[in-house]
Amino acid sequence: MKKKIALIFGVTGQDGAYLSKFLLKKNYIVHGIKRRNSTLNTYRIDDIYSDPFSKKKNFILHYGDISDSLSVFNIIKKVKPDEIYNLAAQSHVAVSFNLPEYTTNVDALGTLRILEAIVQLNKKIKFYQAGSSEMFGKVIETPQTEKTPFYPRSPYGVAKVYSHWITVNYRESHNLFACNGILFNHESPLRGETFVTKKVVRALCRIKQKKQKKLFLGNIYSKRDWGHAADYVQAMWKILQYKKPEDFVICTGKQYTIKQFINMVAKELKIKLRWNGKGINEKGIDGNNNIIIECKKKYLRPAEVDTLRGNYSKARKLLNWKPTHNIKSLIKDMIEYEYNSDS
Ligand code: NAP
Ligand code: G4F
Repeated sequence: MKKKIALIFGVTGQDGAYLSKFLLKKNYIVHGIKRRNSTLNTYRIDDIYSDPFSKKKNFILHYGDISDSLSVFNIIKKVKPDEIYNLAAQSHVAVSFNLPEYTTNVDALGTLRILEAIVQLNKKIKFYQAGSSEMFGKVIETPQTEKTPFYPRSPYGVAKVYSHWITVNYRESHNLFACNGILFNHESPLRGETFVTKKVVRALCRIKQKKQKKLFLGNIYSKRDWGHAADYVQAMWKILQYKKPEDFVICTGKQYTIKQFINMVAKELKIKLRWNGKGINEKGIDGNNNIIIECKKKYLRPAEVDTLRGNYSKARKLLNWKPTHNIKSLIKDMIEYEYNSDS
């Protein structure tokens, strides 16, 4: 049987790496788009990118950028994929307040560029759009489902809402197999260092190892529904294998505050942690009376998403998907990786 071909925009990111490995195990040929960078940024996929000259390559990288229509069009034309996963984004919510125009170009128009290329080249290509729980923003109801109205709170969230609706629109107007995954926060050892879970795990491990003295954070009272990226990339694939194109919420249904997350990491690392003070003056203090955590205004956002908790009933029923990780196994996985890395 002919091997299926997948094309991943955002292959060098956390999800791109997990999805590539998952699809290779499913016997796909995987093509990925990589941006030109002044340094190597392929550390997450180095283990699957081996010999660039081998004739039997099943993992192939191309230079491209979703802010550039021509590169998007030419790569899709050349690769002839069966499935496209659009994971490419300026994915940091706080950064989107500083770079709203750039974020909109990549996170909103980037999706349009891919959809339009599919319409021009081959309407049979299946398309997955990486939607986000950030679209629910100032939530209208809890838990959030596929039917919950959006109320985005950041330029990132607004751009993702555009991508959600343009995907629905191309599905309905051009009869594309185009789907939105509405994914809640998902983390892993490969999470970017500036997202809160990785920042906390990395810093507390380094503090435990006496490589660092303090961790600076922003709002530690927002609540998130955190899952493991390894579970969530399976959902992406299942969404494209379903008999018809639909949109799905992917989450765990459980939520914790950032402070609870910190306490769980500290406990796992056997760091005695107590809290003192209120609001921006709240501090985390260790067993030797050292202040190891401080909150700083710099990390507060102009508008915050206070609470997110999803309901994955539709995915469980139609895709037979459920998370295999819980918050404890996620934290253990992240700590183990951090301890074994030499940074
Ligand atoms: P990530 O680690 O930040 O990866 C983003 C990827 O997009 C990277 O490969 C990045 O390349 C690439 N990229 C950025 N701008 C690009 C451009 N102009 N052209 C081509 N590629 C570009 O994000 P992630 O956590 O894997 O998330 C994957 C997707 O899911 C994103 O769209 C994100 O918004 C969305 N999402 C994530 C979560 C989550 O909790 N992780 C939840 C919901 C939705 P470089 O390596 O060169 O920077
Ligand atoms: O880890 P975060 O930056 O994730 P956020 O903003 O929820 O966005 C992530 O999840 C979305 C899905 O809902 C994705 F679409 C998006 O691409 C990204 O992957 O922040 C989580 C919470 C926020 O409330 C933030 O204010 O943690 C709070 N926080 C407190 N101190 C901090 C910090 N966040 C970061 N990044 N850094 C801090 O020092």
